Amino acid sequence: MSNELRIAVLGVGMMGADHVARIQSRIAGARVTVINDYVIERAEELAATIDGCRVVIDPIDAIADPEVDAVLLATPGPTHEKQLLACLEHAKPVLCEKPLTTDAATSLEVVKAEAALGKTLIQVGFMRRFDAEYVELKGLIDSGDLGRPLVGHCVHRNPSVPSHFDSAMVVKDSLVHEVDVTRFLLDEEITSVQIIKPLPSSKAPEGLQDPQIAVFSTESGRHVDTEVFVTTGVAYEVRTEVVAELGSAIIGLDVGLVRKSKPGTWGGAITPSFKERFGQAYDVQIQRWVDAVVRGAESGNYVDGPGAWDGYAAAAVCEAGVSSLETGERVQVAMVDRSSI
Ligand code: ISE
Repeated sequence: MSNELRIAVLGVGMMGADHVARIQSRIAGARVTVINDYVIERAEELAATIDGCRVVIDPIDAIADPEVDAVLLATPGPTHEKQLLACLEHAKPVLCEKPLTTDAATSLEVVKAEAALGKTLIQVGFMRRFDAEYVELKGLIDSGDLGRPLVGHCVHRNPSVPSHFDSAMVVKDSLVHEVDVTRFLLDEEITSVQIIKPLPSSKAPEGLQDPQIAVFSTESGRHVDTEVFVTTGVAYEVRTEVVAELGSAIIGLDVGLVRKSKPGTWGGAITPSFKERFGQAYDVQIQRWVDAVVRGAESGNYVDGPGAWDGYAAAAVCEAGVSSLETGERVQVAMVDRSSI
């Protein structure tokens, strides 16, 4: 490995391009040496702005490239399985934006392939685990000061989503974060999911079930509900409240600076999207991943954060969620026992 970690970024749409900018400007000890995207001009345009960076047209060649020490996957979900297996085959540590893969069966294949290697190479981009407010909430829960958590209430609102977003994507692309937050905060698996379908917003595209209410139950019998509403037209709002035996705690109130001024107004700025709300979390996530990859050669653990198992668990819960969306029934989550891997 050269002095700086040489990263290939695969997929430079909104998130991938954001990560390239982050690595080049705010992350220590790493640089982008290879860019790949199915829109070749987009890849070339971005690569031209970075010294020593080139485009590799085939994603598998980009992974195998000798000038690549680690891979950041921000490609569309359906391509992840093949690309993750290639990372494992070439022993390249990889940070994979969610989803790990698009269904539980292929996610499990990835989990097994990594386990067979005897090295931990896959980290999944559930960035909320690196957000200061989530970290503080987790610390409070783990301290025991709130007592035993019983219930969670979450809100996940986006001002808008791309036009290809359908009702299942509300579950797999948006609600998936609450799936991970629930597992992260409560340290247990989700065992069943029910999706309730309120009156859809007249502002949502025809056929999109928006908002949705999801109710998770966990192994120990706790309940976490989430309102997901992805076409509010207002702001990016993510709140999580945990209600426990000795009190409750809430994050995401998004109050920041509140101003009072003439002519008789008060208030602050709204958060437009997840890039602003979780910008720092993405920075911390990528820096800690880079540091873990650099340390990994000694320990065989190239990950500092959620791994392939967390991606598999999220895929299994979302699969149950999509099935509940269709039937309206509570659906059990089908997952293998971790000890069987
Ligand atoms: C998007 O893909 C994300 O991952 C955001 O964090 C989430 O809030 C949004 O709803 C998704 O569409």
